[in-house]
Amino acid sequence: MFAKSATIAILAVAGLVSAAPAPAGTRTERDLASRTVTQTGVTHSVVAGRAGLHFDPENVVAEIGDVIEWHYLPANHSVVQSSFAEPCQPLAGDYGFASNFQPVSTGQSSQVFQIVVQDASPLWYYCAQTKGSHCQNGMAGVINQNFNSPNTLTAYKAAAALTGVSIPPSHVSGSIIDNPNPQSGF
Ligand SMILES: *[C@@H]1O[C@H](CO)[C@@H](O)[C@H](O)[C@H]1NC(C)=O
Ligand SMILES: [Cu+2]
Repeated sequence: MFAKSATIAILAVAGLVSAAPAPAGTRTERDLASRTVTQTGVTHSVVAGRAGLHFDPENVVAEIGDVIEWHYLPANHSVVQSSFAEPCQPLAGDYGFASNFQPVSTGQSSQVFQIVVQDASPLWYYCAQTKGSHCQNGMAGVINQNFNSPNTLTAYKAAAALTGVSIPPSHVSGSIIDNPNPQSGF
Protein backbone atom coordinates (compact mmCIF):
# COMPACT_ATOMS: atom_id res chain seq x y z
CA MET A 1 0.00 0.00 0.00
CA PHE A 2 1.15 3.48 -0.71
CA ALA A 3 1.00 6.56 1.41
CA LYS A 4 -2.03 8.65 0.63
CA SER A 5 0.01 11.50 -0.80
CA ALA A 6 1.83 9.09 -3.08
CA THR A 7 -1.45 7.65 -4.27
CA ILE A 8 -2.78 11.07 -5.11
CA ALA A 9 0.38 11.79 -7.06
CA ILE A 10 -0.08 8.55 -8.98
CA LEU A 11 -3.65 9.46 -9.80
CA ALA A 12 -2.55 12.84 -11.03
CA VAL A 13 -0.14 11.14 -13.38
CA ALA A 14 -2.76 8.63 -14.41
CA GLY A 15 -5.08 11.43 -15.40
CA LEU A 16 -2.50 13.08 -17.57
CA VAL A 17 -0.86 10.11 -19.19
CA SER A 18 -3.13 7.98 -21.28
CA ALA A 19 -2.20 4.83 -23.11
CA ALA A 20 -0.38 5.00 -26.40
CA PRO A 21 -2.10 7.33 -28.86
CA ALA A 22 -4.68 5.43 -30.82
CA PRO A 23 -5.72 5.99 -34.40
CA ALA A 24 -8.73 8.20 -34.89
CA GLY A 25 -11.96 6.33 -34.48
CA THR A 26 -10.78 3.87 -31.87
CA ARG A 27 -12.14 4.11 -28.42
CA THR A 28 -9.77 5.32 -25.73
CA GLU A 29 -11.94 7.51 -23.55
CA ARG A 30 -13.05 5.03 -20.97
CA ASP A 31 -10.36 5.82 -18.42
CA LEU A 32 -10.94 9.51 -18.95
CA ALA A 33 -14.54 8.98 -17.93
CA SER A 34 -13.16 8.11 -14.52
CA ARG A 35 -12.94 11.81 -13.90
CA THR A 36 -16.67 11.83 -13.49
CA VAL A 37 -16.57 9.67 -10.36
CA THR A 38 -15.15 11.07 -7.19
CA GLN A 39 -11.93 9.27 -6.50
CA THR A 40 -11.46 7.94 -3.01
CA GLY A 41 -7.66 7.94 -2.93
CA VAL A 42 -7.69 4.21 -2.22
CA THR A 43 -5.62 1.94 -4.45
CA HIS A 44 -5.91 -1.86 -4.54
CA SER A 45 -2.82 -3.59 -5.90
CA VAL A 46 -3.21 -6.89 -7.73
CA VAL A 47 -0.22 -8.95 -8.82
CA ALA A 48 -0.48 -10.85 -12.10
CA GLY A 49 1.52 -14.04 -12.10
CA ARG A 50 2.10 -14.55 -8.40
CA ALA A 51 1.90 -18.24 -7.54
CA GLY A 52 1.66 -19.27 -11.17
CA LEU A 53 -1.19 -18.46 -13.52
CA HIS A 54 -2.97 -16.44 -10.91
CA PHE A 55 -4.00 -12.92 -9.98
CA ASP A 56 -3.31 -12.12 -6.36
CA PRO A 57 -5.66 -11.22 -4.85
CA GLU A 58 -8.05 -12.53 -7.47
CA ASN A 59 -11.16 -11.33 -5.65
CA VAL A 60 -11.22 -7.65 -4.72
CA VAL A 61 -13.96 -5.68 -3.01
CA ALA A 62 -13.68 -2.02 -3.92
CA GLU A 63 -15.67 1.17 -3.56
CA ILE A 64 -16.72 3.35 -6.46
CA GLY A 65 -13.84 5.73 -7.07
CA ASP A 66 -11.15 3.30 -5.91
CA VAL A 67 -8.23 2.56 -8.20
CA ILE A 68 -7.32 -1.01 -9.11
CA GLU A 69 -3.65 -1.26 -10.01
CA TRP A 70 -2.17 -4.39 -11.60
CA HIS A 71 1.51 -5.25 -11.30
CA TYR A 72 3.03 -7.94 -13.49
CA LEU A 73 5.47 -10.70 -12.66
CA PRO A 74 7.12 -12.97 -15.27
CA ALA A 75 6.57 -13.97 -17.79
CA ASN A 76 4.05 -12.16 -20.02
CA HIS A 77 0.58 -11.38 -18.74
CA SER A 78 -2.26 -8.99 -19.48
CA VAL A 79 -5.54 -7.85 -17.95
CA VAL A 80 -8.70 -7.82 -20.08
CA GLN A 81 -12.28 -7.27 -18.98
CA SER A 82 -14.89 -9.81 -20.03
CA SER A 83 -18.47 -10.57 -19.15
CA PHE A 84 -19.26 -13.34 -16.69
CA ALA A 85 -21.12 -15.26 -19.39
CA GLU A 86 -18.31 -15.17 -21.93
CA PRO A 87 -14.96 -15.76 -20.24
CA CYS A 88 -11.62 -15.30 -21.99
CA GLN A 89 -12.92 -12.80 -24.52
CA PRO A 90 -13.28 -9.03 -24.39
CA LEU A 91 -16.64 -7.53 -23.50
CA ALA A 92 -19.00 -7.46 -26.46
CA GLY A 93 -18.17 -4.40 -28.49
CA ASP A 94 -14.69 -4.52 -27.05
CA TYR A 95 -15.32 -1.55 -24.81
CA GLY A 96 -14.13 -2.90 -21.47
CA PHE A 97 -10.81 -2.21 -19.84
CA ALA A 98 -7.78 -3.89 -21.33
CA SER A 99 -4.06 -3.65 -20.76
CA ASN A 100 -1.29 -4.53 -23.15
CA PHE A 101 0.93 -7.56 -22.63
CA GLN A 102 3.67 -6.90 -20.10
CA PRO A 103 6.67 -9.16 -20.76
CA VAL A 104 8.86 -9.41 -17.65
CA SER A 105 12.01 -11.50 -17.28
CA THR A 106 12.87 -10.84 -13.65
CA GLY A 107 11.36 -8.83 -10.82
CA GLN A 108 8.19 -6.97 -11.70
CA SER A 109 7.07 -4.87 -14.62
CA SER A 110 8.31 -1.33 -15.08
CA GLN A 111 4.72 -0.31 -15.80
CA VAL A 112 1.43 -0.90 -14.04
CA PHE A 113 -2.14 -0.83 -15.32
CA GLN A 114 -4.86 1.17 -13.58
CA ILE A 115 -8.59 1.55 -13.80
CA VAL A 116 -11.00 3.49 -11.62
CA VAL A 117 -14.06 1.60 -10.37
CA GLN A 118 -17.05 3.32 -11.98
CA ASP A 119 -20.01 1.52 -10.43
CA ALA A 120 -20.87 -1.32 -8.09
CA SER A 121 -21.42 -4.06 -10.65
CA PRO A 122 -18.99 -6.99 -10.82
CA LEU A 123 -16.00 -6.58 -13.12
CA TRP A 124 -14.69 -9.85 -14.53
CA TYR A 125 -11.31 -10.07 -16.18
CA TYR A 126 -8.75 -12.52 -17.50
CA CYS A 127 -5.23 -12.75 -18.82
CA ALA A 128 -5.29 -12.99 -22.60
CA GLN A 129 -2.00 -14.88 -22.93
CA THR A 130 -2.67 -17.75 -25.34
CA LYS A 131 0.76 -19.34 -24.94
CA GLY A 132 0.04 -21.63 -22.03
CA SER A 133 -3.72 -20.89 -22.14
CA HIS A 134 -3.66 -18.66 -19.10
CA CYS A 135 -7.37 -17.91 -18.93
CA GLN A 136 -8.35 -21.53 -19.50
CA ASN A 137 -5.98 -22.47 -16.70
CA GLY A 138 -7.56 -20.15 -14.18
CA MET A 139 -5.84 -16.81 -14.68
CA ALA A 140 -8.91 -14.70 -14.04
CA GLY A 141 -10.19 -12.34 -11.41
CA VAL A 142 -13.13 -10.28 -10.29
CA ILE A 143 -13.77 -6.94 -8.66
CA ASN A 144 -16.96 -6.68 -6.61
CA GLN A 145 -18.34 -10.16 -7.08
CA ASN A 146 -21.93 -10.35 -5.87
CA PHE A 147 -21.58 -12.88 -3.08
CA ASN A 148 -25.31 -13.67 -3.17
CA SER A 149 -25.17 -14.66 -6.82
CA PRO A 150 -24.26 -17.99 -8.42
CA ASN A 151 -21.89 -15.96 -10.60
CA THR A 152 -18.80 -16.80 -8.62
CA LEU A 153 -15.19 -16.65 -9.63
CA THR A 154 -15.10 -20.43 -9.32
CA ALA A 155 -17.94 -20.65 -11.84
CA TYR A 156 -16.20 -18.19 -14.15
CA LYS A 157 -13.04 -20.27 -14.08
CA ALA A 158 -14.98 -23.47 -14.73
CA ALA A 159 -16.55 -21.90 -17.81
CA ALA A 160 -13.19 -20.45 -18.85
CA ALA A 161 -11.62 -23.88 -18.79
CA LEU A 162 -14.09 -24.96 -21.48
CA THR A 163 -13.27 -22.15 -23.90
CA GLY A 164 -10.96 -22.99 -26.73
CA VAL A 165 -8.65 -20.05 -26.96
CA SER A 166 -8.57 -16.58 -25.46
CA ILE A 167 -9.35 -13.59 -27.60
CA PRO A 168 -7.13 -10.54 -27.25
CA PRO A 169 -8.62 -7.06 -27.04
CA SER A 170 -8.39 -4.86 -30.10
CA HIS A 171 -6.89 -1.99 -28.14
CA VAL A 172 -5.75 -0.82 -24.74
CA SER A 173 -8.28 0.89 -22.50
CA GLY A 174 -7.22 2.08 -19.08
CA SER A 175 -4.08 3.79 -17.83
CA ILE A 176 -0.62 2.32 -18.29
CA ILE A 177 1.80 4.27 -16.14
CA ASP A 178 5.29 3.87 -14.77
CA ASN A 179 5.44 1.48 -11.85
CA PRO A 180 5.48 3.71 -8.76
CA ASN A 181 7.50 1.17 -6.78
CA PRO A 182 9.24 -1.28 -9.10
CA GLN A 183 11.64 -2.52 -6.43
CA SER A 184 8.93 -3.60 -4.05
CA GLY A 185 8.83 -7.31 -3.63
CA PHE A 186 5.78 -9.46 -4.01
C1 LIG B 1 3.93 -11.56 -24.99
O1 LIG B 1 2.78 -12.25 -25.37
C2 LIG B 1 2.15 -11.76 -26.54
C3 LIG B 1 0.87 -12.54 -26.76
O2 LIG B 1 1.10 -13.90 -26.82
C4 LIG B 1 3.10 -11.88 -27.72
O3 LIG B 1 2.52 -11.32 -28.85
C5 LIG B 1 4.38 -11.14 -27.40
O4 LIG B 1 5.31 -11.36 -28.43
C6 LIG B 1 4.97 -11.64 -26.09
N1 LIG B 1 6.15 -10.85 -25.77
C7 LIG B 1 7.32 -11.42 -25.47
C8 LIG B 1 8.45 -10.48 -25.25
O5 LIG B 1 7.46 -12.62 -25.37
CU1 LIG C 1 -1.17 -14.58 -17.85
